[in-house]
Amino acid sequence: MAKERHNIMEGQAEYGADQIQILEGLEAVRRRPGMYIGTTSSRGLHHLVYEIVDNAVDEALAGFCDNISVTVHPDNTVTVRDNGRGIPVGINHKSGLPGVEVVFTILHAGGKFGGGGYKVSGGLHGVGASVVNALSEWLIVQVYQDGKIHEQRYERGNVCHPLKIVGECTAEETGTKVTFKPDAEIFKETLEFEYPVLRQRLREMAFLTKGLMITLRDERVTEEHPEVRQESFHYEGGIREFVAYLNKSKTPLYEQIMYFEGTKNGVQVEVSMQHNDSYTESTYTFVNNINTPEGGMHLEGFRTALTKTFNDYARNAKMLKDSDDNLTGEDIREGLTSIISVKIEDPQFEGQTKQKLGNSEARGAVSGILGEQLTYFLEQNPAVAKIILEKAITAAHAREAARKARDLTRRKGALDGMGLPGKLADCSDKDPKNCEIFIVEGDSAGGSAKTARSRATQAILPLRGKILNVEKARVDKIYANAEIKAMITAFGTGIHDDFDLSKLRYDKIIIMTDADVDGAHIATLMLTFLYRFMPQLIKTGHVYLAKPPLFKLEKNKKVWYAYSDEELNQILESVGRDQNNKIQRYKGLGEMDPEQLWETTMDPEKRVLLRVDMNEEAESDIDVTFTTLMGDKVEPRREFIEQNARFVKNLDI
Ligand code: 1YM
Repeated sequence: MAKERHNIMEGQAEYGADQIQILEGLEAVRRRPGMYIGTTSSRGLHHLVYEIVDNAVDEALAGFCDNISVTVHPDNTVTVRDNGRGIPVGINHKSGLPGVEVVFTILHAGGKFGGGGYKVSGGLHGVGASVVNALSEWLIVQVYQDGKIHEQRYERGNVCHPLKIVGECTAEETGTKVTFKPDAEIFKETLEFEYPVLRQRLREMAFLTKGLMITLRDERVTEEHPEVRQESFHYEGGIREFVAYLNKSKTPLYEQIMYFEGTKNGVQVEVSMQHNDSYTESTYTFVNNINTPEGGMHLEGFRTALTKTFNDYARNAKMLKDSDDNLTGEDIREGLTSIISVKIEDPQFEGQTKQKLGNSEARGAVSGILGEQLTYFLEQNPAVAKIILEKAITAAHAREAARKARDLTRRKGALDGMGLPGKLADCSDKDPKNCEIFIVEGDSAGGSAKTARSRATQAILPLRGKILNVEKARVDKIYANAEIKAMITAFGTGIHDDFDLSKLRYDKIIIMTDADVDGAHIATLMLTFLYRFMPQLIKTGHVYLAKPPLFKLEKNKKVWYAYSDEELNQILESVGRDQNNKIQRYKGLGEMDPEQLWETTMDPEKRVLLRVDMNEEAESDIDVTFTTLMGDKVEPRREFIEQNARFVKNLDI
């Protein structure tokens, strides 16, 4: 019987009705992979690894495994190994097949077999091992159990041979090892795993599962990485250490990292938090180890309990007088870094991108556990409570000042008619789809850009000098800043909770700065502002960096522009390195006349734009990136710049 089962994809008559359904199952995955892993791009490719790792993490959550390793081999195949119990090899009665075969060949076979346990982790689509199997050119699973190594191989989801014993191990040596090769027929864009992408997700998994050791090993050696890379992530403190990591390049306001945990309404809750001296909030929420960027019920419960508990405490401690208004949640969360992690049996994901937790029992569970334990913590740590409340009260004053400043700008806007900033040279086309705005550093470059532009569709907003570093300023100062006010009014979308993408006045927001260190710094300040105030603009791909040329080469009345040293060399190779070559190095945009600026940097037909992209990175890591780049501490910044700088993805248009 088992021998006959080989060709899953073809489906054979002997199987009977039940199994034909199974056969169609995996075929469906290959026919419409996007339905199961979201996309067959690089992101989908990495998703395969997470699906297998998730099963191992579940085994860790069940208390049977404390070590997981992920290895990328030189041929871009991947091995995931754990030291859990091993997937059951005994015959599953319903199907008459070994448990492991069921797990890899039947769609939606979760952890419901072995008994009792339920699948709590699970990637975005939580569809598991069989999907990875269906989308792999081949996959080999080995189960170490009872002193024996069991093995089965599959090709594109088809069973190659019945589960067989291929060797022996010690009785203590138990676990599961899966090696697979993603199918080139499916992943047409790329088959290449990216170390930093895997690293971030695996580190996040380790933070969220205290005590678990996850090792990532990359055996591919290249010119860029001449040695095998290997890192282990292991956090006994779990999300407490996650908060410490996020606050690494900030200055905490007190030593303690708060940590609360408990189970209520069948929801397992963990919360960890600490304030720092910045003015931004960094809260990350997870459900079954999956990030929920849109929040949901667990976030609501967190906010409610936090606001109520601090206000109650402040009134009792007479830090708020009877005549004072309550502090708002925003005041209390100023400078707060926190992680909220819940585990729930049947998570319901809602919202446009299915990244928002809908289970209302999670709200009560988080607010109940946090309310009770935070009250106790504040009573035990009055000095910490005082520091937090003093910051919140100052934040409340700043918020009041900011409101006045905003009202003033609104009123002024109404008097100006359109309310657009005076320095803006707007375009005449009123359909945002056709329009773009250049944010230009310096008045002189701004002047050239105004002359050079295509008036119908290109608007220019010149900014004077360096814009305010929003990482280091409180809301009232930010709202009072002329450059920032100008950008907010020009874009039209509003900010923070008032943000409305449909009001965006330009399809492309193009940051145009000099191609030197200062220019890069200014661009980073602007990106920081955009990321903190209107992250949706970046997420939806509306933000670009212009790329002005570095060199102009003239020969025999012909002109070439080069955007890098290599490109200059290439051009010189092809035209010949003669005496009469005239090479000009541009030090800034201001050195270009309007015609040159148009031709090299603004003309949609010829220019190079870089789109700022943050889709493939863990949100919490981008936060760390910006704080590291823009915060006060020098050492982490140097470390970071030495290691990487890659929130900008290259895109030639
Ligand atoms: C490298 C990937 O899949 N580990 C793994 C998976 C399972 C178990 C242990 C396991 C679970 C249970 C009982 C249970 C799975 N088993 C199943 C099923 N690592 C990896 N380690 N015994 C072992 O859930 O009760 C699905 S996943 F369904 F067969 F039990």
